[in-house]
Amino acid sequence: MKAIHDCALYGILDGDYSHREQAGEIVKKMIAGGIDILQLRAKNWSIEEITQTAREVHPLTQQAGVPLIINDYPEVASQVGAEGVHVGQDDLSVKEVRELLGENILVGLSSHSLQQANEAAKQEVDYIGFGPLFSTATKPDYAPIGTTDIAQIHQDQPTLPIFCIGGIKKDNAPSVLAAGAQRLVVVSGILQADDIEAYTRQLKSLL
Ligand code: 3NM
Repeated sequence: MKAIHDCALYGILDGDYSHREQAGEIVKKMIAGGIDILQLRAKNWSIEEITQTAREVHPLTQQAGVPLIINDYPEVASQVGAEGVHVGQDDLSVKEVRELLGENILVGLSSHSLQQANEAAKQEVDYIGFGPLFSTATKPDYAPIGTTDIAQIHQDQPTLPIFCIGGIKKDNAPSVLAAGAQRLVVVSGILQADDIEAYTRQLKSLL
C-alpha cells in the first residue's frame, strides 16, 4: 500500500458526478491513469449506498496499492477496512476519529485558509486539504483562497503532506504547481473528462 508521503495525485469518486453502478469502472480508469490515493465522497448517497460502493471499489484500490479514504464516515471505513477517513472542519473531529479507529488509519482534514491549515497541522492528521484554490461547483459555498498562500503553508509545514484542491483542472494545474503545490486533488476535472484514464495520466505527468 502506498504511503501517504508517496501520494501526489488524489482522486475522488464523488457521488454527484458518478453513477453508482459505474463506480467500479470509473475507479479502474482513475487507477489506470495513475491516481495515488482515492476518496469516496457522496454527500447525497445513503450510508448503505456508500458502504456498498466502498465494498465494491476497495478490492480494486487494494490491488493497486492505492489507499481508499472514506469521506465523513469512520464507521464505513471500519466496516470495509478502508485505509482512511477524511473530515471537514464541521464534521467529527480528528480526535474523535482517532478514538474510534485508532492510530493505524489515515486521517485527513480540510482547511480553507493559511491559519486554518496551520491549526489543522497541530492535530493528529496524516495530511491536510488546502483550498478551494478556485471557485468550483463541487464545493459552491466556499470562497476561493487563490494560490498566494501555497508557498507559505509548505514553508510552515515542510513535512506534512498538503493536498491543494478546488477548481484544479489539467489546464491550470501547472500554475498551481508553479505556486509551490506538490500534491493535487482533482474531482470534476477527472470525472467529467471524456477519457478519464487519459486525463488522469496527463495530470499525473505534471507531478
Ligand atoms: N473540498 P473540484 S474544494 C471536495 O477546499 C472539495 O476543502 C474542497 O472539486 C476544499 O476538483 C472541493 O471539482 C471540491 O473543484 C473539489
